[in-house]
Amino acid sequence: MFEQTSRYSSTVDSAMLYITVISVLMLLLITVAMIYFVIKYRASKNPIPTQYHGNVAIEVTWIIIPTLLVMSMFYYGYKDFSDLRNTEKFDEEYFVTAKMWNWDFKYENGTVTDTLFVPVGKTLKFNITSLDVLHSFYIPAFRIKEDAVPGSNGFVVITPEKTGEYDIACAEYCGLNHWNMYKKFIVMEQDEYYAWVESQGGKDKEEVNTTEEKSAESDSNEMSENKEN
Ligand SMILES: [Cu+2]
Repeated sequence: MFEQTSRYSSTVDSAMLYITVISVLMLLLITVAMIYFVIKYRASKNPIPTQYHGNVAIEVTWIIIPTLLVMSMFYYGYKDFSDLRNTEKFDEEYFVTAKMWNWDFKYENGTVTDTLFVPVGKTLKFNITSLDVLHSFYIPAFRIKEDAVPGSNGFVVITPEKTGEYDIACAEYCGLNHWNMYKKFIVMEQDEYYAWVESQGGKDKEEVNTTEEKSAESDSNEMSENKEN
């Protein structure tokens, strides 16, 4: 239905579709029943209202069916969410630091970039934090959004299954240039990625940036100092 970039994005879409379909069916059912009863029991046909004093069978039914429906929604949602939280095994780890109004992406070898490069088909763990105010690490194509909170670490785990270039955005209003926190998330072929990361050799901020952020350079040095402390 939508472009699928990982197993996680397809399960999120199925859960979303499941909830939407149930909601639409319920809406139709309730609306039709309402209109039917409004017409059937209109005042001109029923001048004296009929009194009802409960019906156990109907009441039990309308408690049990909706309960089962919302529990199934919870089940799908929770199953997907626990995928994001499964840190038992991952191949690569990244440190994502948000700040007004930029992102720093730090790799295991110490390289820092402002475009996030990752290999396809590997399980990636992103550790997410902020240097100043609340931000939110948002990659719509992968259906992930995790708040970046100063002094605290959030994380998500995903496995990209498709190479390509995707958007990263900040999804928490964080001040004047909040709108301008767009960066690229680039999923590369594995050999290409490992050759690239090797060539970086832990140097700070190479000319790998596809964006024109030059002022970010000094900021990123600040960040690595803060990290070490
Ligand atoms: Cu932000």
